[in-house]
Amino acid sequence: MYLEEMGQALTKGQSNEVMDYVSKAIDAGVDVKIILNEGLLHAMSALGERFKKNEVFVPEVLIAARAMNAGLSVLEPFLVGSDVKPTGKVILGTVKGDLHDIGKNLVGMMLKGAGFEVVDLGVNVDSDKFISKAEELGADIICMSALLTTTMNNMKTVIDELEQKGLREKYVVMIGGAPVTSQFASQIGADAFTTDAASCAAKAKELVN
Ligand code: B1M
Repeated sequence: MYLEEMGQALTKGQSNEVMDYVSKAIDAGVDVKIILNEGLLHAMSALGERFKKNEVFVPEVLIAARAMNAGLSVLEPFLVGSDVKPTGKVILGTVKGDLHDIGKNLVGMMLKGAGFEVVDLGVNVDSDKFISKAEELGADIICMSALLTTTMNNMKTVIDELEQKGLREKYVVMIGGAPVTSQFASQIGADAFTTDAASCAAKAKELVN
């Protein structure tokens, strides 16, 4: 119910309509995970395929991404439990050179839902910022997202800098994003890689416990 309309509005970058359809679907009792996966993510991934084939271009994808984030903002309170004590503190960001934030935002929501306090540094975050914020705020986990093969190596820069500063053992480092693999995670010395936001939250809980 409303999922198809939601997907069409997302594809056209109509943020208000997407928010409206998300609210209507919630009111109609559609499961929030179905709204997320079958309404929002499905449309975004179909657009991604067209982007790959050069059938749509950056501006269309950008406004669709804005509409996706608008839809996520309506879903967030339903994805995030409100009565949980902080499980730990997470520093989250998309690495330097990378502006993709939808997956990172989902990771933040799922972590909050799992009871973590999440400090989201945004996109294009350099290694100094990841490390200085983790130190300043006494974080337990550093979570990094990358969507580009050209930026995923910046995750290694953060881990190398943690090592150089003698801080590596202080933090659990988790990574993810479409081009990232578990093999890459072990190559660069990350503590964990997960394929999606929900597994990231579950793994984070396991690692801090
Ligand atoms: Co970009 N883009 N993009 N883009 N874009 C991709 C990633 C691409 C695969 C498209 C393609 O060619 N098929 C391609 C990358 C190719 C590569 O490197 N192999 C690409 C490219 C090339 C580019 C530009 C270079 C295009 C250009 O300018 N010529 C440019 C780069 C800009 C930059 O970052 N410097 C660019 C720009 C953009 C937009 C700005 C237009 C827009 C981003 C807007 C925004 O995010 N606010 C955009 C988008 C939207 C995409 C696609 C279409 C969708 C990405 C997305 O949000 N997916 C994407 C194609 C695709 O992926 N199919 C594409 C939905 C999101 C929920 O998935 O982020 O993977 P994802 O998150 C997943 C998991 O990966 C995981 O959890 C989520 C699911 O639960 N996850 C983690 C993510 N982070 C995690 C961290 C964890 C654990 C799990 O632990 C910490």
